[in-house]
Amino acid sequence: MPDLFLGLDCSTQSLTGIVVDYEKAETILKSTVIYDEDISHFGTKNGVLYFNDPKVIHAPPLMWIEALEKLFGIIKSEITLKEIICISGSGQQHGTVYLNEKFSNTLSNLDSKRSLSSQLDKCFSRTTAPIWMDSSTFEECCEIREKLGGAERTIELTGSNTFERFSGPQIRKFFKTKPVQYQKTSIIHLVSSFLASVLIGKNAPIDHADGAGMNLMNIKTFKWDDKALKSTAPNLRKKLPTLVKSNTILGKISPFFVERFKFHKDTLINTWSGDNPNSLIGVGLIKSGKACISLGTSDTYFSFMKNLYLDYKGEGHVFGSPTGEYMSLICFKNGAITREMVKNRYQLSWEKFTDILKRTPAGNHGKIMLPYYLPEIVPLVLEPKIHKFGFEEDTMSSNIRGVIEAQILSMRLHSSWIKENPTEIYVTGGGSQNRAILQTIADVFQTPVRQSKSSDSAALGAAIRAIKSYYNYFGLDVTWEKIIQKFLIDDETIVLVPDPAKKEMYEELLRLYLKFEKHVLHKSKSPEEERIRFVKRYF
Ligand code: XUL
Repeated sequence: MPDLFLGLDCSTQSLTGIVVDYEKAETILKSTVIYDEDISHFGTKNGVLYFNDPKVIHAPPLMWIEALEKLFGIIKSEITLKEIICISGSGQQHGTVYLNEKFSNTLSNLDSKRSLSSQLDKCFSRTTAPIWMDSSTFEECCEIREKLGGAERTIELTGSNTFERFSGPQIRKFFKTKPVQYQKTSIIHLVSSFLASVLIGKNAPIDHADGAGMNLMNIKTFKWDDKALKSTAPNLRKKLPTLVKSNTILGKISPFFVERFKFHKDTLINTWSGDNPNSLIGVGLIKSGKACISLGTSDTYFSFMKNLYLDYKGEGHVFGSPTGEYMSLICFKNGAITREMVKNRYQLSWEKFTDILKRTPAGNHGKIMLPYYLPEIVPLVLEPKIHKFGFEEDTMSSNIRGVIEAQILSMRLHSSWIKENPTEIYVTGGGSQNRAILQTIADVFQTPVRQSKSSDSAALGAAIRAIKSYYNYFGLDVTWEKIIQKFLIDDETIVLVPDPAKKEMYEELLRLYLKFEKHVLHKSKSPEEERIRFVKRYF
């Protein structure tokens, strides 16, 4: 029998499963359930629910459960589920699921003749879960930060400043606005630990990597921090799962799945983790010097960190890495949506957009754009606006290069606190198919860029974690390097080399861009004269 491993990824818009054969080093199956299309009765748009207040964004946790059942049904029709020996998973980070006293008992007594969702629907003390896109907790962020002794102290303690989308502020808002429901909540899970709980039939712990996205865990000891818990909501320790290392094997799959989907009764479940820590593994970032840019709905810049470096400017985050070390992460909200806004303004195809980007000179004739089409997380921008400098001739090509260069310059500027400089950058996500964008990243960072092979890095990362945890659990010395070499062979990927001739110009442009950012956001003196000198010098 082959050794098959399943990696699941419950992301914002879909649930994906990847089955890999370890010996053959092959992905043998990939299936996805798209919430809006395949289980549309939940009424989500791009996987989320909107409310009157645009800052409030939730998702129905029962939808993830139904997606899980649907996905298992699909996979079962294609392979023998008995051959899967270990499962791990990935969940969108930060989202919180609120469960009542019935949850634990219902999980341990599931009837395999009935669907999961019909049995779990009475187990929620809050029917919807605030997710990472929710930005309605500004007040709670301020309150928690103040109780913790200010931003610096908060960062030092939890690895991040308080952020609107983080779990702690979400929990505090629930406690403040719905105190009775909060009191009736027996346990609060992350998306990752919630789904792991369903798979093992009892409350699962949260791993150190995902736990770091809550403003509740001490980033140095990897334990819940008393002061952070008390600053967030009363009796919170009792309502949270325990914290464990990401490689913990939680136990065997619940009998429900054995009877209903014919999994093997000895199938092991590995702790789930957040999507970013899983992606870190899924693109093979297990050493210092490797960073990844994910160009998706939002853009993220993340890298492996051997040592703990904190961003005292409060823009970046430190999470645990599934390897036991750390990872950095910076999240930029103005990602694909903002690129698309420019593309759509000129009714272009992506091919045409790329073509124009390629033909417009690096440095954009000194035209500088700060494209905050949406409120931005990094740098913090609450009132969205697109700022342009030197755009007297507002041409299509200058807008295209303007938006792309701005996004990349901003990534380089706001990732400079990470002291372990990248010697190689992997690029994933939808935007990674665009070579002209990849070349601009290589030139701005003056670092070789690799187009990542896998578009499902979180699900693949989960499968790789399942492999590692499983063999190590049985005492076999299977290393990260060994597994990653099998599944992520670099030789075939495309590498874009930086153009050294652009180094000096981009260094200069970075300094200028930072000054414009300060000018726009902090009302500092306009650097317009410097910009004119820059134009004269380089164009
Ligand atoms: C990271 C973040 C998002 C979510 C959803 O901090 O908010 O990347 O994890 O993907």
